[in-house]
Amino acid sequence: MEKLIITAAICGAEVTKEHNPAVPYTIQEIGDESVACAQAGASIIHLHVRTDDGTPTQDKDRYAAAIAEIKRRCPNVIIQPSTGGAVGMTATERMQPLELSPEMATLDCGTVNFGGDEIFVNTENMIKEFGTKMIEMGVKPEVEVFDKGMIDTAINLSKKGFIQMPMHFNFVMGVNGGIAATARDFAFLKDSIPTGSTFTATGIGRYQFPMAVISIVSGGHVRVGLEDNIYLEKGVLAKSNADLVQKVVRLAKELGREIATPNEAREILWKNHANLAHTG
Ligand code: KMH
Ligand code: ZN
Repeated sequence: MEKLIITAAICGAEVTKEHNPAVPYTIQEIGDESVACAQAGASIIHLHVRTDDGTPTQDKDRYAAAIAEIKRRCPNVIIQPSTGGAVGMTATERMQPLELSPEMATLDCGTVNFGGDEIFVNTENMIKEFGTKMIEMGVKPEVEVFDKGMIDTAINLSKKGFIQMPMHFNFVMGVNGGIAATARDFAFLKDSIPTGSTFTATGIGRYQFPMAVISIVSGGHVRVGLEDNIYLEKGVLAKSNADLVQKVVRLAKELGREIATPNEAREILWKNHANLAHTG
């Protein structure tokens, strides 16, 4: 099996210091958490940014400052800004980090209920616009899927030239309103992506480590972090994102899967890119 790519989703937009004091807001805190995760074995930092008081923002300058801080202290790690931002943000607001030409960014491929009246809106036109911008800026999308139909959407839009092949998917499982975090549904998603794709799995809340294990043994990759889960184990808050990364590293070791360095992650994610580029 390929080495395991671990993504650390260090802060997100919804989780706060009230949920877990280790959630980073400031540039310094984002730098600290990123370094700790990279040292623990993460090769990708999935990045949201906040103002110092914790308010989510997609401000380009704030992303530039966070990315500069991570690169200064951790030059090799892959930085993957979010274009999802927070519920209620406009498309224009959300797309700002793409102007910085990051190596990767998320591309959310469908609308999903987040519970109550909250709707995370990703219309087809938004996905086309984000995908087109990513191609223009040379950004590799991580295709975020909260349900199986989002894989089909990504495949359709890829055939129309809005997303380049081979695609890298993130199965986000266990969101209230999205696909459940079960082994059956994981197999359904895994079997639905095109040959030559890569994928990572994100289990929300208590499903973080069960989904990590399923993905580790299935040849997929793993995302963990406070964005998705604040507990190291039942009733025990993670003291840092690095606690969560270290736990995945321990699980992978037990299960015989080696951990990818950032450069090895680049080889895995960008392999076949030129010769499999979509022809229209
Ligand atoms: N915060 C959610 C509304 C992404 O990063 O692309 C969207 C999200 C997905 O976290
Ligand atoms: Zn995110």
